[in-house]
Amino acid sequence: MSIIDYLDERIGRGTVHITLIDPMKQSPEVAGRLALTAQEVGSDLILVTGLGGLTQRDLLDTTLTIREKISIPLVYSPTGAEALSFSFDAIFFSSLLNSKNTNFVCGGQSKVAIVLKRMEIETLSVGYVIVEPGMKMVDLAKVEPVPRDNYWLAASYAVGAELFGMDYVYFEAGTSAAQPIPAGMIRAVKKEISIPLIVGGGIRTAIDARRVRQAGADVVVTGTIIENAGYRERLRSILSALKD
Ligand code: 1GP
Repeated sequence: MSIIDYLDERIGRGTVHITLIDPMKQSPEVAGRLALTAQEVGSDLILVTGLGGLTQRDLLDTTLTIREKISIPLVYSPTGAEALSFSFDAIFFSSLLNSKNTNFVCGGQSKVAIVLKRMEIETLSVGYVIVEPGMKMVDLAKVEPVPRDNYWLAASYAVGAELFGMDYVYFEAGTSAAQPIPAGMIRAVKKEISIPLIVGGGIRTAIDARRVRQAGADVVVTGTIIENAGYRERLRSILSALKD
């Protein structure tokens, strides 16, 4: 089954959970353990991405270690051409819609497009939108983050992604953001689009997860939660808020 069909099928049953792993944040062995825990508590997919400085070696080692441990899909979201691996089930081919740096909008992606196509790896096109605070991404990718109270702008980007023919739109508050995307913004965006809505950044508790789910997120992404002690239980409670 393709990953897009897998996600569609899971979205049809409830809210999907994605665990994000940055290879630069831990050793490959630890990454493998975290991915396995995520699978055990019910996460639907592991997404690998690096926030700058990702090396080819780190990507390869982490990917291979995770691959050996899990059976749920493993997807990579490259931020450019700096590191590439084909040990994935699919690639999030994303465009950072509110970046002022064209490398993040389409330049970096174009550098790897022909290779991805020739390798016949499945690509899922994702319109990526950063909302305040946006954290590291704001400087790193020269982003003009969507203000937290500007629901119109948020919905405009989302509809833009849909009209461009993208498979998903992904709203990101930034890794380790103090709060997730506002529920009102998620509702406003969801009302306007018919493609699935992915939401991530700052989701740490079951309450956060339930709020984001009830506002209309089809897919919820968490990262930081697995970097701290007691992550298994915290992840489990997030999963139960998404899947109950
Ligand atoms: C996924 O970048 C996020 O969209 C991860 O955010 O680390 O805050 O969970 P957290």
